[in-house]
Amino acid sequence: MRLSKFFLPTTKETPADAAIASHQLMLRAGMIRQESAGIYSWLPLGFRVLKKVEQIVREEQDRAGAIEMLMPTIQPADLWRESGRYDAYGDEMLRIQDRHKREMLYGPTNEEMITSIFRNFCRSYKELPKLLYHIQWKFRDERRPRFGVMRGREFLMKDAYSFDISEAEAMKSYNRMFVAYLNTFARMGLKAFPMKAETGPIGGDLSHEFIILAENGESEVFCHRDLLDLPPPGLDVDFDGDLQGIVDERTRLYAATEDVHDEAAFAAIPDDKKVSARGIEVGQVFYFGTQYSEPMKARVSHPTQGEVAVHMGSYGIGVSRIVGGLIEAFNDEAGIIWPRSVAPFDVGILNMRAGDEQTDAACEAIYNDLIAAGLEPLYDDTDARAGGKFSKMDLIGLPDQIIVGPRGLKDGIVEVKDRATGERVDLSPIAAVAEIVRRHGTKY
Ligand code: P5A
Repeated sequence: MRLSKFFLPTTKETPADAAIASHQLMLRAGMIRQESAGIYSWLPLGFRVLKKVEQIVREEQDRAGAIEMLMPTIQPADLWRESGRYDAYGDEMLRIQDRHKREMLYGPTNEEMITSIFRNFCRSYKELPKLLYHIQWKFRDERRPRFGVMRGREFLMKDAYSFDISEAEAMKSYNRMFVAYLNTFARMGLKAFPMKAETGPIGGDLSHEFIILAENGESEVFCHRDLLDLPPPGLDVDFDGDLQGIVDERTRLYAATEDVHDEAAFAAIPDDKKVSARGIEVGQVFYFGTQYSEPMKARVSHPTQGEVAVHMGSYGIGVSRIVGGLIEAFNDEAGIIWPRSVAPFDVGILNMRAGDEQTDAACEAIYNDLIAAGLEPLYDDTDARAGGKFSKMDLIGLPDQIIVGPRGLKDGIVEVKDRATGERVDLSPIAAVAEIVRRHGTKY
């Protein structure tokens, strides 16, 4: 992409109404625009990151054996009357009437709808287990939308739903998602750890939140340091094998939030292993048995017990929240520092003298070679001043930069800068492309 053709409305000023780094940087880098409290347009740069995050989430859901589909954002109220949640959900639910005065709502989650789909088509234990998911916008009329996309009213969620014949089988589905989550966040460069959680309006009796640490996290968390140091299970994990060991290893170590914090248990952790920090919830998984299937009559024939209600769980990831969470985790005074796996473009090319024949030609060659190598470069081909180009490229946080100027080209070199470390190396244009390709290949 050529910057002269792109749409990148960056600003120098720090927006006054943005309280935390990620919200400020998303506005400054031209990633989002607020349309109403907690409701955002995703401008091209932000949209590209959102899609990268979404794609990693999708690939890891698929790897774990979940099947993608798409349910609508608008749901009929009657569905929610069947589960008893229509009244219980309260003011967080956006209620709408259509032209026939039928009561509708903008879905805050999809347990009811997926249960009604399941009961419509599945009648036998032979259809089980099933794990279905979609990636769809949700609406929750949060009392205090804040921190930009981190606590929005409209937000993008990946929500998966599992159907099993028994609690024991449902635990296998729960573990599948649990392990998939560890890999998902690791691929984005994030250290997410699971923490036993309250079930809130989703219900049930088993739940874990997945938390990443960040200075401006919404809740205070306490945990055992070793939990943060455990490597992800890895992409070669056998999802049809026994995953209990991986789950046990993660849940054995202490992790709690301020609401359910156990002072005595925390005190028992050796001092050099204690972590108390702030965290961001990027995902949450639930097992709630027959809480929806019973009232909604989602039953299947059982090999020996006649008809039984299916055991269900649901598994959420805050796809749009992660974009903010990533910036909280990866930024410095100059701007954002994207991990390579989610960067909006892989590399920036800075033409330090646009209009100069030799510099233009070198930039074009690098640009074309990078594209031919399967990478996505953003080429700053504008005639802006050098300082402005440097600060814009640092602000938007592409992992690597290739700086091309007439002076270096006289000696046959361009400069390759690593945004995260600030490290610079002089290379020939061909070697620079090879170096970027090499760095790109090392992303998890
Ligand atoms: C699980 C999937 C559920 O809704 N039903 C379907 C279950 N869980 S949850 O924890 O309530 O939400 C899942 C994830 O969505 C993100 N999230 C939000 N992101 C941005 N703004 C919000 N207002 C918001 N609310 C929830 C979180 O990452 C959460 O873990």
